[in-house]
Amino acid sequence: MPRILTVAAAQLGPLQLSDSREVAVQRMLRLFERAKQRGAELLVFPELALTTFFPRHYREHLDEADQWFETEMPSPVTKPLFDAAKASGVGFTLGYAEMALEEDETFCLRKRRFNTQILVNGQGEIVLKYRKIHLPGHAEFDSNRKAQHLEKRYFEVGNLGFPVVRAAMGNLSGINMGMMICNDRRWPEAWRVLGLQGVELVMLGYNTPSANTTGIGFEAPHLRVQHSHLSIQAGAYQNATFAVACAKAGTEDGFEMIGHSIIVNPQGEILAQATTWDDEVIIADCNLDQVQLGRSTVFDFDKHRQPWAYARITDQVGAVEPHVWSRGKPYSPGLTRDADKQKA
Ligand code: CDV
Repeated sequence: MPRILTVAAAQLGPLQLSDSREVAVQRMLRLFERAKQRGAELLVFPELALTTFFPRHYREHLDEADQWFETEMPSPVTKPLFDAAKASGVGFTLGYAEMALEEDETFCLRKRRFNTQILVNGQGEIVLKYRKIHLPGHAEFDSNRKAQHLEKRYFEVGNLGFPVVRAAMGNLSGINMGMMICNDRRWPEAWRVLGLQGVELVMLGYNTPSANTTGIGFEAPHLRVQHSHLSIQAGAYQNATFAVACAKAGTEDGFEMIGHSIIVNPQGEILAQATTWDDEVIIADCNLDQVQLGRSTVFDFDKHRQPWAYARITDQVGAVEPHVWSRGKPYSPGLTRDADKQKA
């Protein structure tokens, strides 16, 4: 029997600043019902799905942003989503702003804020939590920008790594599932860390503006979609995994977002794509056996990976200047691999 899971991306159209969480949850429940009727067993919602993408709004004091954060999950407002999962047996992921009373690295117990996504199973239980690691944007108001992107102000860097969990979903007794959030999809390191845990299905929500509003250089709007798809398709292919990427789309608080949610197979092919900027369900049957081809051939990690040659990836953060070649002096960095072996 092939291992087939029917997955859906439940793209949300815009949520305005004035929209309440109740409105967001009602819309999500309608998408839930539509996806269920079409046979979905697992539904992926966007990043920060309960509110507008509030990092575009500056607040001088962090506490003024508390209104956008969840202090419990489920809460009375979000419980209907968990109830819907329990009643239907359909799982879901949910992106939201999390406020946790938690010790930091100095053992100081304090209010901590994260950009979070959870995976809930068909019994309404939280199976996995992920906190966004690659936070784009800036921490202070930037008068050069056409739109603020204050993720670095409102969130701490996620402290849970990139975990993968094996759990039952739909009719399958075990699927290796992992998550990332929005900007993470542009970082091959994130995909590889999931790949190294045998991930079979990566789920991610995103809020990507159609315009590059940094005020630095020019990025054509159509390339914003291309770069998003390119990253997801490459990540799925290079790690032989399925991926579901779900957007919040359309014009939110006057700023347009790209939408174009997709479901991708381990060959990097797009199986389904959203075509509106509205609430929209896209769906695909994912035959998880298809992950085997990549991982037993070109991406057989055991056979082909050479971690000694990738040391810079974890030893270094920014790029360093390369060696400058001078005529008559061919450049060779030395026998890095052999030196490494001697140390071992
Ligand atoms: N929410 C995001 O992480 N958005 C970024 C934007 C700022 C480029 C993204 O990578 O889509």
